[in-house]
Amino acid sequence: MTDADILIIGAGSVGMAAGYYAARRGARVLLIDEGSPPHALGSHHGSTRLTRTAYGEGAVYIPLLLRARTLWAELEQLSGEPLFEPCGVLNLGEADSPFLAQVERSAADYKLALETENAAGIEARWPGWRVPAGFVGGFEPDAGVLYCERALSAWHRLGAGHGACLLGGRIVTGLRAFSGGVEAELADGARLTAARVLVCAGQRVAPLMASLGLALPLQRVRKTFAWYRAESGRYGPAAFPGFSADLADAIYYGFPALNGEGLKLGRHDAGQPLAPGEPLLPFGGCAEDRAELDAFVRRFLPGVGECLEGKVCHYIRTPDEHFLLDRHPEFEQVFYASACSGHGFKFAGVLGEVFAHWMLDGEPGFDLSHFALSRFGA
Ligand code: PYC
Repeated sequence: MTDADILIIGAGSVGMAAGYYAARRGARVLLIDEGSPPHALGSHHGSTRLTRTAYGEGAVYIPLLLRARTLWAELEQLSGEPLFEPCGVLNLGEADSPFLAQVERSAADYKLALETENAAGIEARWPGWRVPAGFVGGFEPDAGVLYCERALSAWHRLGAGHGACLLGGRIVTGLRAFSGGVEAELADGARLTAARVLVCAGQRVAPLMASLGLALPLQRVRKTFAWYRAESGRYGPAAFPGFSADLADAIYYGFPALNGEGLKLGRHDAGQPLAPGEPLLPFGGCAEDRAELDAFVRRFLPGVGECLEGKVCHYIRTPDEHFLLDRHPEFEQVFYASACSGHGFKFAGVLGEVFAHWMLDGEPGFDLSHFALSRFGA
């Protein structure tokens, strides 16, 4: 008899959700994490994440996003906690932005609400913005902001109610597949077995899958984000939506001033490449940390004041910045989810459900071929 039906390595966003959905189906679930989630060691901290459905990254994500919406609403209701801020999301960019064109195509193909504004229309509707002529905005009113740590705590609590067990402060150093299961070796020498494993431990996914003979083309990068002083009149959620800004030379994202925390801003592209395990320099440790965010504030957000606080996190990126969601080609009991490339949190619930079904029923319930390792010729 194995220690668990399902072992989940990495109880971050996808892992914690998968633990909940698998336990809700009656599976014996064991989750292992290096910390005590929610924590700031991976990519699920910082209070807020955008959620949007008219998706500039590609139409292939939309079926998942439609299911994600339903699951976020269900999680909010089951947890009894506010998890979603219905402030809408403004997709901003130059008129010829391919990202904006894809947002518009997505909205048209899937009949999603999307309101297009030119620069003057954006400034009139949301007075916190100053937008150069030639920019356009696609406003998605049904989009908004998710509270990330609260969501993790909700999956944890609800999963525990169905018997899911979380071992925090433990690191898995290697995996061995055997007929009918998998064995995980922990840094303290302990060994755990399960019938199926989901490896979704951020920077540890590539080394763990390498221990099973699979090379994944993943790049870890250091990213920063910061909160700025902003008055709630112009920058609160009633007057200022979440946003993404696709500029000629950079991509930014941001959030209204919520719960007295200030306006949060980050840069989505660029970042500093990191080796697995390399410690993150704190915010301010690289010259560009403040400079690139301040430059965006000065150019676009005239009423926003000084930087209050900054934080660091990491992205795990694939070469094409699309997700990597797959099953080991030789060891069918091994599943892995990684490299959401900085745009994954909104999918955490649906990916948790997808992997729970895939591991328990043998079918993910969605076409995931676009997210397979084979697209890289491996
Ligand atoms: O995908 O919405 C998004 C996002 C927010 C921050 C970085 N990416």
